[in-house]
Amino acid sequence: MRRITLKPGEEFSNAHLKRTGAFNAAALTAATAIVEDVRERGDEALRDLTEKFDGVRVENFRVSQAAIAEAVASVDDKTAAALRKAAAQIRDFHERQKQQSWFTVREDGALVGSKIEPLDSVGIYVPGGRALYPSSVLMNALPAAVAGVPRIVCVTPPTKDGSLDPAIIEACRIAGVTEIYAVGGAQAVAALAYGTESIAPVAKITGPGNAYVAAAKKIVSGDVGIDMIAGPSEVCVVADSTADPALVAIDLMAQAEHDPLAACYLVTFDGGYANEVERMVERHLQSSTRAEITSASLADQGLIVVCETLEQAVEAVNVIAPEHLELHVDHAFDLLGAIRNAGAIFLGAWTPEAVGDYVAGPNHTLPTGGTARFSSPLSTDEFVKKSSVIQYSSAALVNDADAVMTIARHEGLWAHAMSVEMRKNLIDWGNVYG
Ligand code: HSO
Ligand code: ZN
Repeated sequence: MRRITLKPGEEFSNAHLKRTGAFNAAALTAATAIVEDVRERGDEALRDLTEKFDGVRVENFRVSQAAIAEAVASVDDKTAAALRKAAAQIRDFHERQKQQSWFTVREDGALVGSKIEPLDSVGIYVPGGRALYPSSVLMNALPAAVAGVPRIVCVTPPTKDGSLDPAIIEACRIAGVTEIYAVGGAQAVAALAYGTESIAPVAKITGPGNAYVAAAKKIVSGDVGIDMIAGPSEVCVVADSTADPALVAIDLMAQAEHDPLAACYLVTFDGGYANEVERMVERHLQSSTRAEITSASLADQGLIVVCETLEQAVEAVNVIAPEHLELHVDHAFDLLGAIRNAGAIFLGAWTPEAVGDYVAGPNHTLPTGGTARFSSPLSTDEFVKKSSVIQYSSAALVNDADAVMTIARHEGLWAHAMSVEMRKNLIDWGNVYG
């Protein structure tokens, strides 16, 4: 791992970081052509692109009820039970996020409020390939279901024989997904956004994906809602001398094994301690089944920041604004107030990120690449929209008439002012002409 040792008083800065970003210009160009092709040729483009990128010709993208039943039956009981346990805890957490419509009535009788409605439909992108995550199905579909979205569509790339991972199908069933399509990549995002003969368009697209999927989401956003554009996963572990180096090492590796581009940060207070963590990584690597990805990620993207003080460490965390933050320090809870930028915060030695990835309940779809400075974890808020509600009484209209007319005249908007004045005259004289 790369290493920086901060001098006393020296601040960690953005210049110390090398962020990879969610996509690049080449992905954007390729995704633009794919999106255009799907808009023009619909299902036929989906078939050609799936053959080109996934190596299989799929005639019907919709996964049939029979195929769903067969896949569900093939999932072993232990996996199914674990998914159900995760789903129950994720559902419970997201139930608590649900916002209610609200209305308030002023003394003059004016009613104002905010009416909350679920979206009609959402499309959830579930990656394939290196990232085959039934947990991501739960994390995207359950908040949508809790928010009350009636149509939840899942798209995911087919394997070479045209099939899907049965555990992904089981997770779809548990989470209340209503349609599943074996199609992935930028072409699936385009299909969800604009529709094809076999896939009706959705109001919003969520879920992680590779650079082409991220680029396609960027392209279709505006025509359709999207959630955040996720880049490679990150963890930042702050460890003091009370943290077991073997646990710190395995927690860094748990993020590194996702992707060679995953970024792992160790913020600590002693170069010798950092050496010990690196030694432990070497040792764990000997048993890892994902040693190649893990060591590539740590070598290329890993960074150790050795600080003099706790204040320096906290500042480094706030600059990194990590997707996941683990505080392996004495009295971790006391640090919480000082942390401004982090997607999810894991406190103390007994809270590895993996519990949050799967079962704790909070969403594992989190802001990456420093976007935790201005955005939040995926939540039920992403699956609803609001309408403002206004109802005036005659008394309220009289009360506010002068203010409206004054501002309207200042803005040179005659009918705006008149729409209030005519009503006021009606109230005062029973006559709209005053
Ligand atoms: N750490 C990943 C989520 C995940 N981990 C899925 C395992 N499966 C990004 O937050
Ligand atoms: Zn993970």
